[in-house]
Amino acid sequence: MTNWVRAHTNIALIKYWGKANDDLILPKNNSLSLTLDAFYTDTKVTFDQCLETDLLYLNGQQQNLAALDKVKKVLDAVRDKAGIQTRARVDSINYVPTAAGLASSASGLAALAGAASQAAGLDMPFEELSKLARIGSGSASRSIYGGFAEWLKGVDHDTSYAVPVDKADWDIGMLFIIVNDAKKEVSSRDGMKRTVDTSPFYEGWLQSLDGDLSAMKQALKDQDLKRVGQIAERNALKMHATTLGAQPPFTYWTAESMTAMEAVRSLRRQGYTAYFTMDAGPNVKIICRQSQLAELKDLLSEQFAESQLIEARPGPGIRTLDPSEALQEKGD
Ligand code: FM0
Repeated sequence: MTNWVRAHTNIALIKYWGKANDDLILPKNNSLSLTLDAFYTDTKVTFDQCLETDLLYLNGQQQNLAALDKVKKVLDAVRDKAGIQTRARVDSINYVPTAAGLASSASGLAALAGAASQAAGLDMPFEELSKLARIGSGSASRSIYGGFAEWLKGVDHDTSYAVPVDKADWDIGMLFIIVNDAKKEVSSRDGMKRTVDTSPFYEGWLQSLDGDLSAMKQALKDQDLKRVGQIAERNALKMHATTLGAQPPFTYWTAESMTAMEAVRSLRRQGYTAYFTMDAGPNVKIICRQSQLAELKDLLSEQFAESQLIEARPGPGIRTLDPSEALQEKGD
């Protein structure tokens, strides 16, 4: 019996940027994120004796071998645990607003971990699912949980996984400003490796993380949005600063990213609680009050197209879809 499994994407407030172990994907530092309702992936895995290789279909399109790389790592770990050799067909559907250009590896690999373990008949607790998702993509370890989650860096496979921190059932939201990028991008995987290997600023980044993390946890406990925003924005700026010191240097920022960051500062000058964060791409995400999402979107629509602005609220953890629910949505 195989079911569709749904996982939502997450955005880090304290970033994961650099690996201590490339193969196991053990990070250099703990990170902390908010899972969001707006973007998610549904995945179904079918182990099939007739298959000679693993197959991946993304939004109905069969993917090439390169795209299978991360997926295979998760499938192999599941086969290992279940003691099977059978190849699998993976069907995955990304629900990301059209043209958003957002990476979906966090929700994708988390949904895969859930769907693959279930299809293999393994009943894995969340902690185990988080480790499994981590092998595919580090940030996916956090998408197992709803609300705020912290990925504990650990020292080996068994000690590196995410834990829930807070349900985020208070007045916090995120507004995405989607920036279209014509430039060729550096993947987060390549970007963080180059930074760790070559940037003299990387040590400084690492040293500042414990302070940021404990301050962030206190701010979450206090439900102090202003502090959460301040710490997250500073943390993101530091992460992006490390890339400028890499060899060769690079940045994920474009002129439009800077325009968006300036727009957030302008919102602050008008009295709104609004701070930004950015990941391995040019898009800007505003941390704000959920109750002010519509108002902020309205204000920003003077400067950005409606299609560039996407509202997001705290989202739920991983879950198996009811067969009728899945049938209804997929129409098959
Ligand atoms: O999410 O090489 O998970 O903490 O998004 O697959 O382990 O794609 F801004 C960068 C995400 C990194 C920060 O890295 O890398 C964060 C980032 P992988 P991911």
